[in-house]
Amino acid sequence: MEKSKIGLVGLAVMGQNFALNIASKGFPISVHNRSPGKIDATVARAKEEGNLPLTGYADVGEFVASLERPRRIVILVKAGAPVDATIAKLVPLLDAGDIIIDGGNEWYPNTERRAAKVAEAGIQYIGMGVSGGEEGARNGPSLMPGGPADAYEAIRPIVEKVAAQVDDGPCVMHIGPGGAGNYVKMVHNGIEYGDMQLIAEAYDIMKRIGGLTNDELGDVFTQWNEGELDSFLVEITSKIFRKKDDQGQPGHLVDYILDKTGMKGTGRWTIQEGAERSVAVTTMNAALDGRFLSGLKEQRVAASSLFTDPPLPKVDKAQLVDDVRQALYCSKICSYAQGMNLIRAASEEHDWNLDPGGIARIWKGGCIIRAGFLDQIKKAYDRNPNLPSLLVDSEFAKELGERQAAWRRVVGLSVQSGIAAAGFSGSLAYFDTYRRASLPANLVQAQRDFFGRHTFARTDREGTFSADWE
Ligand code: NBP
Repeated sequence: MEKSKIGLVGLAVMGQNFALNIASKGFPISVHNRSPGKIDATVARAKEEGNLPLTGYADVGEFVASLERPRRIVILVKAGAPVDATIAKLVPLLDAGDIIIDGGNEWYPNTERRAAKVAEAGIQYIGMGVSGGEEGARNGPSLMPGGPADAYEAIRPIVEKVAAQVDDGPCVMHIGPGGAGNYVKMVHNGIEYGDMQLIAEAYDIMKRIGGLTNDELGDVFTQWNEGELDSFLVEITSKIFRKKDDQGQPGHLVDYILDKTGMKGTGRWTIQEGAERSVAVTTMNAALDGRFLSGLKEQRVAASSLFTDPPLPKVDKAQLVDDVRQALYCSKICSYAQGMNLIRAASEEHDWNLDPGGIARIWKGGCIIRAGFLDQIKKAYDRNPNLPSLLVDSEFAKELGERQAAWRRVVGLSVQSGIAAAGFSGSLAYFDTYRRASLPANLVQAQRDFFGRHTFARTDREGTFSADWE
């Protein structure tokens, strides 16, 4: 029997769809899963979706034996211990030169630990971020593989075919060595958190201050999706506002959804990494804090009876909508600037030599943060690969300058109305801090020296100083 080009272990939502995607691009694939039910389901789907070249194996030995050498095996199981368990089952059956590709949302040091361990048996290891959810996995995700460059070359013909395709190529490239692929996927998810928070704030402000109905909000987001905010998340938001309740209640489904946001690990990791590398990730932080506070539903309900809402100001609806659009765009620039700066800091720390313009390019399609805007980010890095921040790119700086009055109006209105907009206001504070030549940090240094003799530098002469403050 002809050997399969590639194997895949883990047939839940992502694995099943990714395996079918690979098969539908003409690469014969073998699949395996811990519990056999998902193998049968995947084989049945492969048949239904056009007799795709996919073979299921309940026995892991038969699965490994069915693969062409060097073997290429994608793992798409739950991140953490299940990945270790899967590797432990596979490694005794593999040979030197074989390649394991973990496609899960993994904490990057885990990938580096596993890569070092399997390298003892001559096996190469790739940590590959996969974004796009179920639909992306099936029809073309954005792929972020990190690990040895020669191992990437061995999977390149396959991943370039299965990834989303955009005007300037497939949404995949060799991200860098070690855990770089997982790292970039982690930052992608942090940015995704930020985008979702900003969109939610735009909704809150337009609904509460502007009095927009769900139908009007649907129209606004549809319109926005045709301009500079064109993106997957804005597009799905416009559809969410149109969806009627599916349980027989009057009105729209969105109004019946409990206001408590769930999360997995990647957003939190991004914030932790920001702190670790001293990179401000204000917008993503606001998103995470927003999720934490949303979880305190009972406390919020109790607190709501203690305080009165400030009166809502009268506004011109059309002007408000246009201002919010601009505030959202400016905040988004800040959020992506923070993400790119985190990527650059990690790249320097780990000697990964990451390419921010290339990363922006592979996020243009397939993934959750896909947006027209990413093309502009790519171009900013083409203009200057060493750009210290997207905020100072000539095009983005011009756009921020033109929109900052609207952005300030929206933040002012939200403060005045008692509507928290930590993403908008945090992004504005980030911008206002970054763009100022002098900050009140001189006073903080003076305090540090006062109580702890931490010393300070002076603006008028070289050296380290400490004062006798009293
Ligand atoms: P899940 O994260 O829900 O994991 C389920 C899979 O893990 C099943 O195949 C299950 O096998 C397997 N598994 C578990 Br649980 N414990 C195992 C063990 N000890 N040994 C072997 N297999 C084990 O699947 P998913 O949602 O498809 O996600 C897969 C990866 O992709 C995750 O890292 C996820 O974070 C990432 N990801 C998910 C999405 C998304 O939209 N869902 C998007 C991007 C990335 P069983 O069938 O025998 O229980």
